[in-house]
Amino acid sequence: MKDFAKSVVYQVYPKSFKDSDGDGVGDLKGITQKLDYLKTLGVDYIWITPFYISPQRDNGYDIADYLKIDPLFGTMDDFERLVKEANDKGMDIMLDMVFNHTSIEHEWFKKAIKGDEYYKEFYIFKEPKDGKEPTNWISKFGGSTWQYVKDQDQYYLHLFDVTQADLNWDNENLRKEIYKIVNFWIDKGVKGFRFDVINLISKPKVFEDDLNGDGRKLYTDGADIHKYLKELNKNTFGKYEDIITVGEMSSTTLEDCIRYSNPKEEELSMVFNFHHLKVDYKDNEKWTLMDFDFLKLKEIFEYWQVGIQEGNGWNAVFWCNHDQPRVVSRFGNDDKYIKESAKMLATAIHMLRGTPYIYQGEEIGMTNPKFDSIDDYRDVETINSYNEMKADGIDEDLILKIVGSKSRDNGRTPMQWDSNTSAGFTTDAPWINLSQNYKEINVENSLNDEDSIFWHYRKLIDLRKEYDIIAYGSFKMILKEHKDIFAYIREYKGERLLAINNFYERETYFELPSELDFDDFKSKILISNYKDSPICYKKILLRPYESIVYH
Ligand code: TEU
Repeated sequence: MKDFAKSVVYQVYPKSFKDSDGDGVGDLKGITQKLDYLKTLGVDYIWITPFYISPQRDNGYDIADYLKIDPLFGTMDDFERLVKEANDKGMDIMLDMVFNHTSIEHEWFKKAIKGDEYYKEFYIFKEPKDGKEPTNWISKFGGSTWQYVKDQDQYYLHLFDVTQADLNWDNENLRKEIYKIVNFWIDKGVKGFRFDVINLISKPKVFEDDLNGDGRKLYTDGADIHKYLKELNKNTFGKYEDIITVGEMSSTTLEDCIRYSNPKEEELSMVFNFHHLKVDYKDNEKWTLMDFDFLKLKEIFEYWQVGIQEGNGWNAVFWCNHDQPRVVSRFGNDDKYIKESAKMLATAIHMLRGTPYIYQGEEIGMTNPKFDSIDDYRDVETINSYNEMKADGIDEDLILKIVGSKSRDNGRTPMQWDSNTSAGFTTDAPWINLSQNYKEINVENSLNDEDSIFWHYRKLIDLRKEYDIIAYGSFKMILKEHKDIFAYIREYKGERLLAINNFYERETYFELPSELDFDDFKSKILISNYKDSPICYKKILLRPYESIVYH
């Protein structure tokens, strides 16, 4: 069994990773071609987001057949070859399982909508209330969560897009189908699973209006969620020692995440939560512009680091994924200090207690693309939100600014491999435009520059393998009130590690808190982002985005 505290996961968004056949869309063969690159980076697991049969309305998170590969991405042979070649190079494959909903093109739904009672029970169909939607809930992608079906004179529930119908986990027949799917992929040699919005699967027994919100409190971390996860565990991956799992937990609580990830509970290996990625939401609203609230970011990290540690759970730690803007554009500086800030952000996250996840392109400092027209965007959530803001009469320029900083497409532009046309991603026009900085920011340049962001990530991964304290040490934050520095101590078997990160361009003083023994930290620098970072004196003037880890 790979020790997941010592492991690092790399996320591949196949559509945008590498196109092997020149149709402008990345594919499985493309991933296989780039395994040596991932091996050079040193990651243990490759999590691949959905490539199953899908109408691609939400880029594969709308699945029409869980057991078949969408021809857009290749064939089952391609997949089997990918697993084998990855294994030969010492890496394992982790798959993305979307079990909160299916596409309305899934056979189950097609039967359900025709009135087949057995399959209707797989979904959530409800009678109209006073001739209208059964509840007032709002979809994560805008509009009502209910879609009317005339033939049935009923509504079906969709927490996401109207083409993503929610599954009914209260139905045992449905649950058994899910176990078959997971076991099918285990038999293919898959060693990890990421479960999409898995904390939303337990819906309330009675569907009611949410008088104080959009409905999420009523279906998030629902009444039977722990029961369903234990059952999923027992019937599928729990039978194997060497499979790791991560649950994507939307708007979740610490108490629930402890239960999801404490090994005694036999649910999942670890959890993603997103609270730290909402610190640039004005009044909790994503489609707004706001500088990030640094003190709040630190407070959230501390709350989750300490809370999960005390509850004996395990965090997945990350800045980026396919739903998030690029971190260097968001919490760093994607201009003059791109290298310094990208390295600082990497260190800040990799030295936390938890398993780090790297999202494709993060390791070379890919930025938001700064598209200047709505026509450049492909994401369903972005387009819906654009239309809503338009309807609200918001000025086009402002909308484009908001979308430019918040859209999920910021993280979905093609991987920048080299400075050739289409950045070496494809030979044709890519399905979504490239970021125009690919001539400077690309893998080829990164590999050739020994001071690159890439080699900094590689070093962080090596350190995790070498130093047990990084994997297993306890976490304690220091300098809580400091307005520029995120600093923390890790401790393990009498050793201590101190991570200091200046999150700003301005210079700032770090002063060792008096309760810490100064002699502890004067010895060794494990990693930093300036060649001449000083050994730890009581007081250090940190340069722009300077980040130093002392052991
Ligand atoms: O995302 C779940 C989710 O709620 C988001 O991160 C969502 O994209 C964000 O709240 C929008 O502001 C997962 C997948 O990662 C995402 O790509 C899918 O679209 C979604 O589930 C539905 O399957």
